[in-house]
Amino acid sequence: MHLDHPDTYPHRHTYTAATPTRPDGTRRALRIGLGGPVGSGKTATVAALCRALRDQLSIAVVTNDIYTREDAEFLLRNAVLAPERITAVETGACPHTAIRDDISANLEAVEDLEDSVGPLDLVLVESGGDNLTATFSKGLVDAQIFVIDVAGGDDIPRKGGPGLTTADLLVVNKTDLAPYVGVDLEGMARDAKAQRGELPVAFTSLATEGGVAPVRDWVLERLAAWAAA
Ligand SMILES: Nc1nc2c(ncn2[C@@H]2O[C@H](COP(=O)(O)OP(=O)(O)OP(=O)(O)O)[C@@H](O)[C@H]2O)c(=O)[nH]1
Ligand SMILES: [Mg+2]
Repeated sequence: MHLDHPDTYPHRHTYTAATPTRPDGTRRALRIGLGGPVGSGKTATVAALCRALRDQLSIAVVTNDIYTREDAEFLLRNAVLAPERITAVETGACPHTAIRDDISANLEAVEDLEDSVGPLDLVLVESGGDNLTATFSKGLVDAQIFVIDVAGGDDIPRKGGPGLTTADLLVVNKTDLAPYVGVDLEGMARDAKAQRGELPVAFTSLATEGGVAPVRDWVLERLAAWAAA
């Protein structure tokens, strides 16, 4: 929690939900955060979403890594967007700190992107890989996707944790690997439903052409609701 101490600590702020409009009154970009364990497929999901949506939407991406710019460099190498639309934040600490506790570096990155390449429709913020507890501050993103993968084990949905239970969309990725790691996808779906109730779950294989379609469709629905609000 951050407390305001304007006299003693003028650099400290209390962040509240970012205002949904720009100074000129138009609706700002929808901001979606992607979190989840290391290697589950967050960057692969971001890349696939950019490819699927870049012709119809103005998109930018912020990546978070602890010590490197690895994820941003992957996205740049694969040319999923023009380079000026991709920014890396080096968190230097536990990745959840930069998306939940002190979100200033991420907010600044999003605002700089809007200033330099905006107006944007959609900003994707990828968290550094973490455990099952990582969630984004509502001051940074409007909705969050939590990405797990079948190779992490079919008991992951049962283990819960705030990312998995409360994210606006749970993605269970790498379904192509299920036969090789002995994972029962229907059991995972049941466990996820038990943890999440009516909140949606998408099963994806990004190794398959068009595999990101369920996530793309969910993003488009959120965007339509955002624009209509
Ligand atoms: N077989 C298979 N491999 C995948 C799939 N999605 C991603 N991968 C691979 O899994 C590895 C990790 O994917 P990333 O997208 O880098 O994972 P990440 O969650 O961004 O990882 P960190 O940012 O390091 O936490 C890469 O080698 C991807 O090519 C999938 O659906 N199926
Ligand atoms: Mg990544």
